[in-house]
Amino acid sequence: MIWNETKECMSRDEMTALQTARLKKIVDYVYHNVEFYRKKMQKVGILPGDIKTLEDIKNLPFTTKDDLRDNYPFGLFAVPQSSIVRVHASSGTTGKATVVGYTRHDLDIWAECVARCMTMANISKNDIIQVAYGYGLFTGGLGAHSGAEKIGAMVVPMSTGNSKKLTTMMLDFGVTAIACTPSYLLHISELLEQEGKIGDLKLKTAICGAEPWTDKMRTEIEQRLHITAHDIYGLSEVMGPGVACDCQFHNGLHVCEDHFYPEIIDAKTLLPAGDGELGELVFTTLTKEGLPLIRYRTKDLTSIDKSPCECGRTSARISKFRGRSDDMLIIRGVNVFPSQVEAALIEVKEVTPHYMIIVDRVNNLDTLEIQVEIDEKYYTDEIKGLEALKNKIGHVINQALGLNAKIRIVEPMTLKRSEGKAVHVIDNRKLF
Ligand code: DLL
Repeated sequence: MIWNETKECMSRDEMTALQTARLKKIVDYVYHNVEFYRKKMQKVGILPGDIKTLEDIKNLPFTTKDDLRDNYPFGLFAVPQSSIVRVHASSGTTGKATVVGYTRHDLDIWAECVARCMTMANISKNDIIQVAYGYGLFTGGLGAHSGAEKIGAMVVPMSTGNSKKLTTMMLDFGVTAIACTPSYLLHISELLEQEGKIGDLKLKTAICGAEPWTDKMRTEIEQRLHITAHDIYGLSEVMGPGVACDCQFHNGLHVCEDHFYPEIIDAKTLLPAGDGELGELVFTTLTKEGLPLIRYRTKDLTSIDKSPCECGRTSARISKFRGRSDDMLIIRGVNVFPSQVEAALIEVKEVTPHYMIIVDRVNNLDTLEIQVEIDEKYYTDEIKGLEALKNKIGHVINQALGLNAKIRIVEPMTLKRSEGKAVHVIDNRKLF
């Protein structure tokens, strides 16, 4: 079984040697197969042969979400379309999504990484696992699914959107593991508590991610459901879930370092941060064929620890995430940029550029309200509170974000004007 020959159990020196060899190979690969990288490297005067050690990586240019968007949809792919067997997509900073293509080999590596994470979370072929991340363009559902199949667990591909069915099947099938966002699992635990069914559960493990959560929230989930909960991290551009996961000691998330080389940089100076220092996480994919990425800026803030873990794994660990260096929000597991809301509102002629996004958490589910100011000339008696206009705005927002929002139309000149950088978001969620 591939995932048991864990490269994560190599010594640090062996890992460095493997990463160095793979780094040289991937840099050569992107130089010859992706025009974007060839041009970027030529611009700074670097040739693949100049990369001799891991330290040399700092001479390579960064890649950002905007680079993916600017090359939408397939401009950064390193293989012809005929070699791509699947695409996923996630939110771009404005209207366009970032599209990720996978070769058959990429999907195999992805399944292996998720399988490793599940093994770390003590999930095995004896488990019945409900995958309650969304299936579709979002990487959560299919990503977790393939990893769970790889370890031979019995997968229930639940997806999202029907909590009643989920709890019924959880009880009827004797589900022992669940993969979903932590806030959704808390919501599920409340439903089960209300039904007085907690004692009937066979659930023992959860593997949660796709949004920030704290150790306190993990403890809350574990106590309510009498289970062990693990933190799984990933991002679609780099792969999807399975880039890193925490073991039973919950002392940081073990990175699948043989496939994704992590760096921590100072988000302002872009210079490397020291081990243990908080900074922005940057990944270079070491083995990806479809969409290889060099120094991809995740915007996620964390620190790195390369000391051995109590569990025996030697792979580098990243600490639980402390936020982001950009303004991306994660609402019900969906990535949302305020600029997407703005771009969508521009389509509605009655609306001014003044808006406010209000995010909250009610019964452990995220709520989204968008307050929009109407142009004075449209704010006539007929328009006040007009349902049709609200529906129109709700529709464009849903099309842009893939989320339903409560729309509140406010009178002209009501939303606070800012003298400096406009504030468009009030996030009332408290991650306890
Ligand atoms: O959220 C992939 C995923 C699916 C991960 C299921 C884990 C489980 P994206 O939609 O591209 O991909 O969003 C990636 O979500 O940059 C982080 O900001 C955030 N994120 C993902 N996992 C965690 C986590 C998926 N465990 C963005 N803790 C990332 C905190 C997380 N934030």
